[in-house]
Amino acid sequence: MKKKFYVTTPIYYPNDKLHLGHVYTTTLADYISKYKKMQGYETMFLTGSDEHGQKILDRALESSMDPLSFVTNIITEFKNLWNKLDINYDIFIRTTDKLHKKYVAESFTNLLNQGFIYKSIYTDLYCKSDEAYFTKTQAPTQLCPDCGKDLEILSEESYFLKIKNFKKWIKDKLENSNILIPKYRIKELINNFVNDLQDLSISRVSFSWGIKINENKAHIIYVWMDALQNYISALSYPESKFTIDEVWNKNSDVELLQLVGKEITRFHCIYWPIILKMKGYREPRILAHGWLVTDSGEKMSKSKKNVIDPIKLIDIYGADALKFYLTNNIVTGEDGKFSQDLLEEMINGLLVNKYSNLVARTDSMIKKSFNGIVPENNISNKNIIKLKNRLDEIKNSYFIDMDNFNFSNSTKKLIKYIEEINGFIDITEPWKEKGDNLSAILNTIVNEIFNITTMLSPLLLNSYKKICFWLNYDEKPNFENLGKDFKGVKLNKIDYLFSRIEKDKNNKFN
Ligand code: ME8
Repeated sequence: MKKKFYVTTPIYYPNDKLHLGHVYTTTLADYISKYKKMQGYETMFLTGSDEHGQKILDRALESSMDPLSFVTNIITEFKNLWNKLDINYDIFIRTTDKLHKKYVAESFTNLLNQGFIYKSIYTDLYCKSDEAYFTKTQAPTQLCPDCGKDLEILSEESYFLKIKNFKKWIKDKLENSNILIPKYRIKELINNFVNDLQDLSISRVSFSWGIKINENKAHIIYVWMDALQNYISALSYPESKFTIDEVWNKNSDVELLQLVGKEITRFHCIYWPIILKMKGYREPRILAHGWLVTDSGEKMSKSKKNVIDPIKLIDIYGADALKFYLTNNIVTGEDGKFSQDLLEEMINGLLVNKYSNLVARTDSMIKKSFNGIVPENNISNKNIIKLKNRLDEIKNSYFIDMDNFNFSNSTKKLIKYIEEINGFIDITEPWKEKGDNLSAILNTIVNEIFNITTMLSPLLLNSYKKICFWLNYDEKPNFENLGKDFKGVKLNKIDYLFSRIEKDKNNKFN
């Protein structure tokens, strides 16, 4: 039976268009999903939109639209963006979907019947912009610790989830299990949120744009209790490849990865595991990545009005280069800079000089010396053996990085792989060779170009397609195909993989 892998992104707020920060998370999810697929896993990749709440309602009213039509327009743009980036999610969940609403309402009833929910009065500090609540200890200045905006004081009837009872349990889980990657964030999470853990307010009466509680129609379910459960409810959709029980039961062998930005770690690593525990389910596995920051180190965010429109970047540089930059240049787990200059530097220095040129050089050597037919390798050459050993080592360490979700390290291995092939050309100087030696060298290079292109394909899908056309090859990327010998294949015309970006002020928009 095939091994199974379930990967999720946060469901994004459709109060505006998505920006590069959202692209970052989704790119990582798509990268690991494609990688697992190439390893032969059955994969399920979930993304979507978090459509309820006061913030969305306000935005819809500002545009004189009903909230559902407002978000539906924006969702079309989300999907268009994922399409332009070759992001292959399996389900796009909307929290306004009938099946999600049904799941969340029924889940409320079950938790209520089991005694995990009670009704009381809620008074707290609330950040409208982040849809987040803070106690007075967490926000002593009455300013949002996340975004710095003024907090509102709220007091209303609300249902509460008995989170406090799980304080010892969650502390122990965080300290002794693998809920959170990277581990160094656990201490700060415990100090800031677990030590002062309060029951979670999970309903509102002050507005109605949300999922109604069956037991009390005056209440709607508060956004995080609604949103977090998308990771379960999506599995009740007819198009889901996995069932709820298959993924979430305690003995499940479905591998799991839930990607989030570090600012929502507390929801995913405290409330979310507790909700799962109440339901008798397994723990999640969360990877909290850092933020994309501007050149001056400021978090890219809609509220700071410093966001970059990914569509413009894709139009100028292409989806593949952008995805490669985000994965490679932002150290997974840490904050990382994005600027057009840095992206252009990476494209010219790596994708053009090292990768694209390697292919172009090889193409012209084979067309010149072998009429465009890939020669064979039937000798034993010590440089080739040495190269293959080095590449095997690099490949193995790339697999280890990927299996540990060390994405930015994994691309460093792929770059090293390309550099080794270039180094091999410099050492063997094929332009000075002929006969069997030349055949063996060029055969090796072509086969290794295919190998590295296959390994790059989860990020550089268009390059994979171009190389497959060049090699007259028509199969989906799969690690089982590594090591294929293309001897005797008549090469087609090569389409340049990447072109040099010339300094052009007109391209600049940030
Ligand atoms: O928080 N750098 O939605 P959201 C990196 N609906 N990633 C960034 C980023 C940046 N500068 N800015 C945003 C929500 N992100 C909730 C989630 S899940 C049950 C509910 C990414 O639209 C990152 O993944 O505010 C972050 O966690 C997410 O977008 C926030 O998206």
